[in-house]
Amino acid sequence: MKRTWSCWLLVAISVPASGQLPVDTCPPAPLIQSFPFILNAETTVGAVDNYNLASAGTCAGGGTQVPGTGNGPDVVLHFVTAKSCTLSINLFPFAGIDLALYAVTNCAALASTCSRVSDASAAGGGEVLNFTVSPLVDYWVIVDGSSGGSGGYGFNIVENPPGQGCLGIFVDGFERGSTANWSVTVG
Ligand SMILES: [Ca+2]
Ligand SMILES: [Ca+2]
Repeated sequence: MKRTWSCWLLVAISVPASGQLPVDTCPPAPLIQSFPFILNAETTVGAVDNYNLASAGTCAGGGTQVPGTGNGPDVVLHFVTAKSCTLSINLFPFAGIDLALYAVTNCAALASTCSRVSDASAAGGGEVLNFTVSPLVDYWVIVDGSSGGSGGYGFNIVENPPGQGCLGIFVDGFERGSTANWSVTVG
């Protein structure tokens, strides 16, 4: 029995927690569970080109975009915060890779629900989104290609400033679509 337990523990530690890896399309991208959220080495190679911000229009929340912003393979990350807070979302393409970054609240209406876009840097350059999020709203962060680019990248989402408690106790672990069932009585 002792050997069996040791094997189970090893497997539990080595498998990434669900909800913390990018997926190809918005629903059903699972929720990010904690900030800071950090990916050191992912790739858009092999992903499907589902979204194209430049074709959709101009990002409502502003930022830098060009005609080629989003016309490459894309992957999606998803979070919901418990409170209004300010975030910094950072993308670090590997050398020679030209990627773009944007955040939307509705993947079927990219431009009109776009919180912020960054496609300011040339190949290999970083992109950053700094903006304030509203509580209990689905945010979809899309790592996309610029001018057809695809490749490896690092990525993080950090509270800026840190310590805001953005995700809170109400978000961790619950499934979106059930928020209408939540109620809090004080006093
Ligand atoms: Ca995709
Ligand atoms: Ca795309």
